[in-house]
Amino acid sequence: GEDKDEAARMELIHRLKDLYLRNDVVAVQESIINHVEYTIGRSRYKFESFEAYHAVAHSVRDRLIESWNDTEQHFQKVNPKRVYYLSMEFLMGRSLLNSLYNLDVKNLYGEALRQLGYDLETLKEEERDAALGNGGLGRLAACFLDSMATLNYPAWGYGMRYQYGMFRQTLENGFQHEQPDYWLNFSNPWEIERVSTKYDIKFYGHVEQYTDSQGRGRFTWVPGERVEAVAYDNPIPGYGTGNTINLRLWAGKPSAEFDLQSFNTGDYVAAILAKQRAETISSVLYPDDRTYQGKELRLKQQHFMVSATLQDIVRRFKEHETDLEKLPEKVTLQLNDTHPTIGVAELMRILMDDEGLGWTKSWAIVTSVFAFTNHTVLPEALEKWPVSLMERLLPRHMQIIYQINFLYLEDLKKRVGDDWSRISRMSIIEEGDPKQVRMAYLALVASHTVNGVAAIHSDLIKTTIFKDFHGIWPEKFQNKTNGVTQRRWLAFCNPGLRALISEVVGSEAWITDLTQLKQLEKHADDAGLQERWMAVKHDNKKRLAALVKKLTGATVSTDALFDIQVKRIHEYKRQLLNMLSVIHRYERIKKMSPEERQHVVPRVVIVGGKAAPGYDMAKRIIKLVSAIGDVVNGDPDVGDLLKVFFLPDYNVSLAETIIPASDLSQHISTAGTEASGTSNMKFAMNGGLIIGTLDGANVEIAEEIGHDNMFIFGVEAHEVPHLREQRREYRPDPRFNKVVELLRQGRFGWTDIFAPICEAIDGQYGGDYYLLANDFASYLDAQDRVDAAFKDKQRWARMSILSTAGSGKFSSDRTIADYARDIWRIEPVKIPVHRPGVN
Ligand code: T68
Repeated sequence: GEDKDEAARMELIHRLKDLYLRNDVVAVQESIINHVEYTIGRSRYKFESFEAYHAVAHSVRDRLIESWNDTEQHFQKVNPKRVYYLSMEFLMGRSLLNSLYNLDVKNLYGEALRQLGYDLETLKEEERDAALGNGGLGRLAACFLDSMATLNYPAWGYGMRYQYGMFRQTLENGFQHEQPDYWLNFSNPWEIERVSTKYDIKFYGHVEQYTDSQGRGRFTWVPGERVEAVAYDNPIPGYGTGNTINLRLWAGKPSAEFDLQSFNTGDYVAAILAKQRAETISSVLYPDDRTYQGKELRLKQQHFMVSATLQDIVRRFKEHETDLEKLPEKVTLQLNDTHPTIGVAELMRILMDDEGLGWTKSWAIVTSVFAFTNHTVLPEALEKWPVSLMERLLPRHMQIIYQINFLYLEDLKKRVGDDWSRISRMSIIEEGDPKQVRMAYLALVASHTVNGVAAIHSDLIKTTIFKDFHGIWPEKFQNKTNGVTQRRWLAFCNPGLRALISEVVGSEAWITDLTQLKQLEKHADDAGLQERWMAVKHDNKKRLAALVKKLTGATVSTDALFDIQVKRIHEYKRQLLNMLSVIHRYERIKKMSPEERQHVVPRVVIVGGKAAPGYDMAKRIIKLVSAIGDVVNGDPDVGDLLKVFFLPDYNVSLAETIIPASDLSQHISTAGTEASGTSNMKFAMNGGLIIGTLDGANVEIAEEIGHDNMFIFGVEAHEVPHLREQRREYRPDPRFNKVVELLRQGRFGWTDIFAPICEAIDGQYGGDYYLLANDFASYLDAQDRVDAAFKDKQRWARMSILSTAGSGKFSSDRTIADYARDIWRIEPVKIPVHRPGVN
């Protein structure tokens, strides 16, 4: 009787759900209208774009939740080995269009809205970017989630729910100003708060020793501060599958356990205010990339994220198993850079202090679950935390790290004997003033694998920052060349090219198998295709021109070559090299006769990107771009032949308009400094040509699309150390000296602002660490080749088609499949088809 009742009840609920989530226009309209009235609280007869967006988002969210629940239930049933991607940053951007496409209901919603009198293309602009990351590292994490969902891997992301994401950049008089990004204003429909999924996170205090019931010596940490971590789940739908995985982000809340002491002293208000401090832990994303600041709150954030995550993972594991030694059979953890590395000590603490395992067993577990990805060889980016800070904030973790280091150095001595200088070089603790914990070494010692993010970078870490480690554990080192999701970065952001590609290759299979793009190769010489291909590009350029107009007020010619450099502003990325060549181009045009000017290829140079708020030189470089623009753009001698713009507030959504519209993009870091780069892949995929050095993933892109189809210049990585030593003796090309001199003498005004820039690239006085002088002539030469190629429309179109055709390797689907096979050792778990018509 009871079983039958239960079956009938299930059947009823199932029917109700299918009734609600019907794939017909009326059902979608009903859902939207109901959300307008019952979720947003507006009249169903009158609502603005903003309300319409929120109602649509809630309607889509309903579908996401359903798919999320089905996926998680299935994962629970199968109980496979799972991967957890631990990252302090997930740079997600907008969700509406991505969800509609991945759930395969884009046209349905578009039509439903059209009939209601709304335009999806307009509504989507109402969404704020989820900018919970700085740049490449955070966006890579977001692309990985998309690929893990699409490939049906049992995967979750774990990170921080910052209240303030990456700052909004404004330009005032050409200078960068930072505005807070309070992105959660007016609720976030893409998250689900899990009020009952919360963990106690401890800080400060001291460690006590005791003997347990079995007579073993144990440690317990008595904290001085407790904060609660509350889970917010963000559904990540796969494309062409019913799977929807989870990105779980943690927010700080006052601990539920009331601090009775302060409440009983009578200062009730002060006690409440003290509680509020808990929320500050997850309040703001640190906007410094590639430089490490050593701020206490940052270490607090790292421990907070990792402690909540590991407690959550252990709890989930224990729903199926009691024996923690089996953890590595069910769990693999990827550390996105060293930022979550305190998790090594935290997992040791959980296993020993909370679960009662001994050191040896705990260490065996820890060293089989962690894997570590390095994203930079720049020494200033390597995280080191003062021992004094760690002892105060995380006393138990500091003890554990000392013990890890002791045992590791014992083992090391057996391998290297009394090579004390090597042992001290390799120690996790850097002796010095102050004494510091080297997080990358802790990650290396505790991880079974370390990987770089492009072939050249993975080779470089073996001979530079991790040389000593490679000598001893070569088998730990792997390469996993980055990739990007072709869904967001081609199919969705460039619908014109999507349609054309699909027509030419005869299917949309490339959306889940990017290697199919290779088929375009044989059509590269087809004049008809070339024309249509460039027409799509031209359309995209019109859209970007409209954006330039909106953001800067300027009108640009869409027949000009759109030359784009968008990425974080950093000396190693050499936006300055770009600007020096622009100055040179400007001077050249100025000296030309009207006759000669007829032969100049018109260019629109666009630079965008944020400077870390404390990075003085980067901020000067932004001002330089604007100052050059001010002179060049207003010069009647130049007209349309050269325009220079700094586009403010470069972010994921802007990138979705910029990337499809580029003719040429610049990836010109000093060889050996850019670990990979990922926008290079996006530009190439969208048929943009690349001017670049043999650095990061450029090397592999050149291999794939052919060196002849890229504008490669500059010295190679192996030459850099020697050239750096020789920079005082180097005699730069006269054209280099000339443009620096112009800048110094105030050709673009602001001599006081630009003087430090000129100094920094003056090799005579030990400057020019990034070798701009060495590469200048070769760069100008490459720029001349660009102009020549652009004049030959057919040749350019051919190169553009071949760029797309050769970018099949750079899908994050390939990257994720490689991680799954070589590092994580996990298999896909696809949920069964649950509704005909979907999946
Ligand atoms: C980037 N790193 C690499 N770091 O520079 C880039 N750092 O070459 C690579 O393609 C990309 O990672 C993905 O692998 C970063 O973006 C940061 O953003 C960062 C943030 C905080 C602290 C240090």
